Amino acid sequence: MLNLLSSFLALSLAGLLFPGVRGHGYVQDVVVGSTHYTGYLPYSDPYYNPPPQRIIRKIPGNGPVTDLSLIDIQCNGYADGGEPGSAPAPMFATVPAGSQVHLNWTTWPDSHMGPMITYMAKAPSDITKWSPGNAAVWFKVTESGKTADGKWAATDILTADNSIYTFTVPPKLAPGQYIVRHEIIALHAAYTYPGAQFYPSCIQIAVTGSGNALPTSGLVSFPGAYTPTTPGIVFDAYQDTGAYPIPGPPVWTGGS
Ligand SMILES: *[C@@H]1O[C@H](CO)[C@@H](O)[C@H](O)[C@H]1NC(C)=O
Ligand SMILES: [Cu+2]
Repeated sequence: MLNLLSSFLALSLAGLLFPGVRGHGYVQDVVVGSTHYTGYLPYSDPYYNPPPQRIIRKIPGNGPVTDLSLIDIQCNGYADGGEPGSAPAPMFATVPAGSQVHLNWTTWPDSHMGPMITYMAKAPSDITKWSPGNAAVWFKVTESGKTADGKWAATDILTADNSIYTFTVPPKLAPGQYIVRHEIIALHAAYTYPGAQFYPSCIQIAVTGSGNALPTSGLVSFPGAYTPTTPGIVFDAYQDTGAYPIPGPPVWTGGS
C-alpha cells in the first residue's frame, strides 16, 4: 500500500514537473562498438546556437505520425523550409558490416504496445545532403512484433532490455552510406485508421567492409510502404490475441 502510494505520488510529481515526458519517445543515443552518438534531442538541440551536430535526422518532438500519406512517415520530419521532409543531419556513424548497432530509446510507455521494424536505404551520394523523397529505396533488415506467448517488441522486450534495441548490419552488405529507418508502431489505438502511431527515426551511417550484397528488387517508399489496408496497420491489440502481422515487405536476407 505504501509502495503504491509512493509510486502514485512520484508519477504525479513527474507529470507535473515534466509534462512532455510522460508519453511517447524517440531514440536518444546510438552505440556502435564503444562509441556513443547522442541522438537528436528535440527539447534541447533547437535551443543551441550553433545546434549540436547529430547523426539522427531532426524530429519535431516525442509524438507520433499517424497520417500514412505524409512525408513525415519517413523520418518523423516534416516538409520544412523547402525540404521534402527528412532533412539530412550533418554527421554519420561508421559501422563495419556485420556489427551491432544499439539504439537507446527514451523510456517507452507501457501502454504503447507494438512492433519494432528497421529498414535501410543506400544513399546515391553524400548522405548529409540526401533526402529520398518518395523514391522506392528502402529494404527491411529486421522486424519483431509479438511473440507466441504474447510479448510485444515494444514495450515488453524493449523494457526488459533497458530500452536498448539492438540490430545487426547485414554482414555482406555493400559498403557505402545508408539511412537506417528504425521505428516503433504503437498499436494502443490501432483498432481503426488513423489510429496506429508511428515513431520513425532516421540514423545516418557509413557501412564499411568488403561485401557486395544489395537488394535490387522489392524496395519500398515512405510514404507508400504502408496504407490503411496493409495488414497490421489496423489491429485491435486488446481483443485480437492471435498472431500480429508485421506491416511492410519481407525482411531482406540477401546480406546475411
Ligand atoms: C540511454 O541514454 C540515457 C541518456 O543519455 C542514459 O542515461 C542511459 O544510461 C542510456 N542507457 C544505456 C543502457 O546505456
Ligand atoms: Cu503516446
